[in-house]
Amino acid sequence: DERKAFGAQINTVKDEISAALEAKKADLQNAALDARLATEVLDVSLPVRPEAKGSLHPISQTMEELTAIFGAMGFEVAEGPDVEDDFHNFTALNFPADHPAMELHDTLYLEGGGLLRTHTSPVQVRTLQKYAPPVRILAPGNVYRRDFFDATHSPMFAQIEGLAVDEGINFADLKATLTHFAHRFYGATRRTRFRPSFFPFTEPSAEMDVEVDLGDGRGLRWVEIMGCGLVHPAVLTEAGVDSERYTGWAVGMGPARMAQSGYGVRD
Ligand code: 2U9
Repeated sequence: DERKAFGAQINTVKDEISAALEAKKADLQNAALDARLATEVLDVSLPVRPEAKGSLHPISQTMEELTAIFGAMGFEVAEGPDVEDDFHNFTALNFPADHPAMELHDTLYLEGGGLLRTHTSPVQVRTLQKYAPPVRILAPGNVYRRDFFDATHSPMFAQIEGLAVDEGINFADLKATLTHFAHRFYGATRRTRFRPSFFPFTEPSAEMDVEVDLGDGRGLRWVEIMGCGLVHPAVLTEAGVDSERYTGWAVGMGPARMAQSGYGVRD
């Protein structure tokens, strides 16, 4: 009987010790957790590491911006072949047969009679041959000249030309459209000016300058941005357009130069 009573007592003590051990264990675990929480700070609001992504070439960006600005004014993009013929690249554009641009040392001729277009103007000739006015197009693309690569020359470079042909188009349309374009591309407060020039395919012809800051610390100065003019009647006639009824203006731009002046790329 004594032994039975003693056993029950032992069990009570055993339970008390187990409970005390559990309580102590929980206390130690909580203390350890508190200590970890106090030292291990995880800030989930930190920004992620920047990923190195690619971006468009400045010339492609310029081309996209140009087509967007002219596109908003109703100009559509037109394309044509890089390999051209004499007629579309020179003859239709009023180049006299002995023009220096046609010399072997200026133009890349292919075996079999073709040549690499020296400007995107043949695209406009092809468009005028195919569609009746009103025509408002933008012709972006690569052009080729027999030049060696140096700081200011390249055998292949991008060009973008614009053309508007309709009844009653005059020099005021050209000035207004190109000035609006310059204000969109360079800034609404930029001054523009037109200087007389010469191209076989336009008459009268002009160069447009824009007062821009090239980011070289010299402030605003006049930079030649594009050539332009009223389409020569002989060019309209050659493309099958009635030059008594229709007139037009054209513009030619070099995206490399525009990327430099527009995005502050140093020489
Ligand atoms: C047609 C009629 C007229 C396109 C034009 C220019 C003036 C011009 C240069 C600018 C920079 C070439 O890349 S560049 O060196 N171009 O100044 N281009 S008017 O005139 C046309 C085109 C097509 C049927």
